[in-house]
Amino acid sequence: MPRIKKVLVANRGEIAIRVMRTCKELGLATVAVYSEADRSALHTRFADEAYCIGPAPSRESYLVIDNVLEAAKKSGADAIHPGYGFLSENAKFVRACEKAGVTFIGPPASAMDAMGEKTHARRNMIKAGVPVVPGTDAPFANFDEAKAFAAKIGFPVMLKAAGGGGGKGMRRVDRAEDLESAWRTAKSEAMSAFGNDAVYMEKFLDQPHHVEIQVFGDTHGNVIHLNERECSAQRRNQKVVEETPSPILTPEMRAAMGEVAVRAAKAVNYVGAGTIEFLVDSKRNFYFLEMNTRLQVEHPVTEWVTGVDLVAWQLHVAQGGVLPILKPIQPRGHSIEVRVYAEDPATNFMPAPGTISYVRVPSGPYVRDDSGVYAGYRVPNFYDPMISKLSVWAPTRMEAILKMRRALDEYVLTGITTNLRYLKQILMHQEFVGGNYDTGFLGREHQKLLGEEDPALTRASMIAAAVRAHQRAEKAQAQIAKNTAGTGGSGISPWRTAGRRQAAWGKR
Ligand code: MV4
Repeated sequence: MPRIKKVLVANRGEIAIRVMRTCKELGLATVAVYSEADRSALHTRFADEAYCIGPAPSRESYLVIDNVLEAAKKSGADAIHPGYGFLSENAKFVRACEKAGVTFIGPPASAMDAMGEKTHARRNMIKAGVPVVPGTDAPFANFDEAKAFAAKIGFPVMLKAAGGGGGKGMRRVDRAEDLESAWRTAKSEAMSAFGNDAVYMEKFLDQPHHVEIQVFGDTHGNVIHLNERECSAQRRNQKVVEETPSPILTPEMRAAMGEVAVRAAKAVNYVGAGTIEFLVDSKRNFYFLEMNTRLQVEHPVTEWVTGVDLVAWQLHVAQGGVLPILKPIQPRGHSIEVRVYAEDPATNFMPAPGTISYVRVPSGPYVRDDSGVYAGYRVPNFYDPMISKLSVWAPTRMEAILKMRRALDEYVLTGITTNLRYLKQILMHQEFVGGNYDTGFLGREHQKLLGEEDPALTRASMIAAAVRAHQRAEKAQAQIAKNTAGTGGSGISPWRTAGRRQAAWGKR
């Protein structure tokens, strides 16, 4: 396996910069690709060279395999890192890289095929003895099959797109009479999201936790796990806050889920960084949900507690290296990450593109900000509006919460609307601090998190504040009275003026 010398990063924003940073530390040359809308994006400036791969829309640039490979050819890049999203889980792209003689830094196309189609993934997991959410292990041929299966397992059920995960085309159905319309909606959403309208069904798990396990495999058959990430703080299937260790995992659960995750990865001969997603129900049973065959957005929290640079491992394994650590890694301390978005929580999280006039990111001990923006940068509206990921580490969870609160207070971003205040509200919320929040948390607490407490609470808190202010005033008055006894009301204690020259006073 030849040594990699030059890496083309087929992505944009913070992840492109994050990957380039490790490449530079390893002495590798870097190549950026950008759309016409990203001509002045930060990642194009970080790379040693940069190539335009098409117009602004992703489907005409970042998603065009030939354009990316054309840039690899022009630049002489011998490897491509896909980041996450875009082509990162596209088996066709992996095969095209192989055909072009360019090393794809990620799993083999076969692993993507095995995990991409969700019922195929379920069949593979059932065969490997991995617990899956009760449901079908193949898409339905027609509505009558779906109706019969729902009658068998009982409502509520979850209809899901077989063509892809992430919640697209997913529909919860509580009653038989709602099944047909949900069926139609799920199929049309699945078709537009994945070009495949196949749907399958699972028993609905009520407000589960979303816990995922980082796995890593090399080309010598070794697979290990690097513990879990708690990702239940989600809004509409979009992760907002992630942390590790999970506050709900016992050491026994961690060991069991880690073993199952390794078994799942081995079952598809996994190579590279991957994530096994689990749902954990209220009885702490865990079920395989799906496998993400890519490096995840939230990988920094794992890097904080393990001390592993996951991109460095990806590059090492892509060149045939043996996993640097083969035994279970004992995580140290606690890490939390929040996703900073150019969006307005008050208008239902509408993306808020625009030009950043000033930015000062938090820093100090154990604070990391993976950012893709700068003062003067115009956040385009063609792509996901995430502008940075802020992560912290501390010895304990409470200290990590306090550090994240301090970091969020320090974050200055003007010129656009962001979700920074919303993120701070989450870190202040007693359910988050308590650690038992589930996937329904952000939806349930939406109003409170917007800082729009309900009127009754607001009135009560205003009255309490007024009473407190009155008590403070009374206390201060009493103190002044005590201090001014014998000073004729000037308030200046005789002890402080004794000995001062009268003349100075007389000059007034
Ligand atoms: C579920 C579920 C409950 N029951 N499946 C699927 C996509 C993944 N990102 C989230 N998914 C879920 N699948 C069954 N059978 C709950 C989730 C879920 C979720 C669903 C809606 C809104 C937010 C969610 C966050 C985490 C998990």
